[in-house]
Amino acid sequence: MSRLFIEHKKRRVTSLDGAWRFVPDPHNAGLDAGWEKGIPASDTVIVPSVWNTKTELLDYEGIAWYEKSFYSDGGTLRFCFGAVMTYAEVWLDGVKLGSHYGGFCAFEFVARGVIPGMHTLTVRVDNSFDADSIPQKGVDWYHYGGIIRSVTVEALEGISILSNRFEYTLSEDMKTADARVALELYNASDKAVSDTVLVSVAGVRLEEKIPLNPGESKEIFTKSLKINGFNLWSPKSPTLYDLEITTSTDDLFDKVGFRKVEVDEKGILINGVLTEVMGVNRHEEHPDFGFAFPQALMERDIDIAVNMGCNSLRGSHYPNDPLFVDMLDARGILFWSEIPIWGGGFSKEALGNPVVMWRGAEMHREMVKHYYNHPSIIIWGMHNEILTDTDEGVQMSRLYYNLLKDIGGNRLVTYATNHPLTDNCFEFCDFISVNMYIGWYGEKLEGWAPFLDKLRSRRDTLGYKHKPVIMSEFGAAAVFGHRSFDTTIWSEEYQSRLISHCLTLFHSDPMVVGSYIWHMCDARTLNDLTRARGFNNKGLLNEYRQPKAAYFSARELYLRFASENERK
Ligand code: ADA
Repeated sequence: MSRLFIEHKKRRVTSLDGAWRFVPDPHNAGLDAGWEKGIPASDTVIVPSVWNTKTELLDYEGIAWYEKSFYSDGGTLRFCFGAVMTYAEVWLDGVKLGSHYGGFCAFEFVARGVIPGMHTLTVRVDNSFDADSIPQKGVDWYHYGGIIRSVTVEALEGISILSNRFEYTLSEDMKTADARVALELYNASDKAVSDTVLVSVAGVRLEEKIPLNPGESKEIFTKSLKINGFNLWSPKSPTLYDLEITTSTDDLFDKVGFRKVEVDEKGILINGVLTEVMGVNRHEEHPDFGFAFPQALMERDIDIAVNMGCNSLRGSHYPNDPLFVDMLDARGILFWSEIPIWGGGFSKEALGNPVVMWRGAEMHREMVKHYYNHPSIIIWGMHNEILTDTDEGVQMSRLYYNLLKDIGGNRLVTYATNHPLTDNCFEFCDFISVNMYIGWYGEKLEGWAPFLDKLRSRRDTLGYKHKPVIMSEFGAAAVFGHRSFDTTIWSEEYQSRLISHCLTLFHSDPMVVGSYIWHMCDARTLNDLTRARGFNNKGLLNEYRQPKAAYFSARELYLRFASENERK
């Protein structure tokens, strides 16, 4: 996995990125033909990438096979996939290692007793939709396929550290942390091993002797670590500390931060400081790279958002690259991370489908597992625009809310609703998030103020006055370069007017404590009559990061709000 820092010094990690053999399998013939033992005459593809960047596969949705030969000294090998869209089955030398469902999270498989020499890794990738898929067909983004993030092979020896979770609670005065580290340990060797696991963080060290049988894996918790004398992580001062975990044969390095997130009627509090959320939604997508988003462009996207005055981003609508989240940690940008349960396609039946329900819960578990230590993530998003006015929607929301409150650490949990005046799930969120397109779909711009009044009255009548509102989506489409009078839809001027109207109104309403404009950059989507050019054109910038007029309107207001808040 690419990170902003080195994760291992002892562990031998080999990148499998670069050229792979590749063949599409539009008729699903590969499994019967035994392609796991060797794919037929093939093309070459670069990993990571999406296959849709190949001209002939621009609109391809279905199955494709990938194959890579590599040399290994053998032993116990761990194959780590950053993310594959959407269902992956993996074989080593024709022997199945396992499978994984879900497009945006890392997963891995371990193979033991591998002999030294050349080996072949084969991956069957399927990005087609069906009744059980997440998302369901009809999402408003492009459903790219392929191995979209890096692949590595790690040689494990002795007691190895597969993952860690840094849990802590801060004292009332936030000067002391009571912490413990959850470690997933694994004995990679063929004999029983007893080894010392050493954990060090923010000036505190702890050693523990752990015995494990050959091949045994176990989650252990360190004793409690009392930490003090640290600086808090905050948007203004994003202090991070090294977390080092070592055994005599293995190691894992990570970064952690100490901060407290709370919410009350007045808004979001970071370390007790009321913080107006000034954000934008961002798809991690680019027309030339799809979801295999270039690392340098991640940094640039953050620069663009910061220049615009944003202190927060919503990773709509799926877990973003961990490297990107590392960058947010380092720069003090608050982040909302969610899984791709995206309304539109999810009928009542789909929401009630036990496979979908289970897959969604698994996706939440994986997101929490892989992103737990990032201080920048202050919000978990459960789902987006589902039917939260039905029994199925209520059931799903209850389940995921309880799950995330239980395992998600010190974070707020919410979901984005597009029908807040009939929604039945306000109970299952720490604050109410609203996606609303007044001024674009249907109603005129003037409809915003009465809408907020209706929302306030419903929220208060239902007894949720203590839950503030974040406007999680609003916006208008503008085709880049289309200039006109500010009453003409699809023009940069109209989009700019709408964004200014909304931000000014939200900022002056005590119920609304933050906003995420929809969205940062135009992104490829459905090819239909509602989406000019086959793009969602509501970006403040176009897909090549050229700013539209609305970018500057948002910038002016966000910067003004920030300086007003500073003076309070
Ligand atoms: C929804 C959805 C977004 C996008 C937006 C739009 O709110 O959550 O992904 O599709 O609508 O542009 O209509």
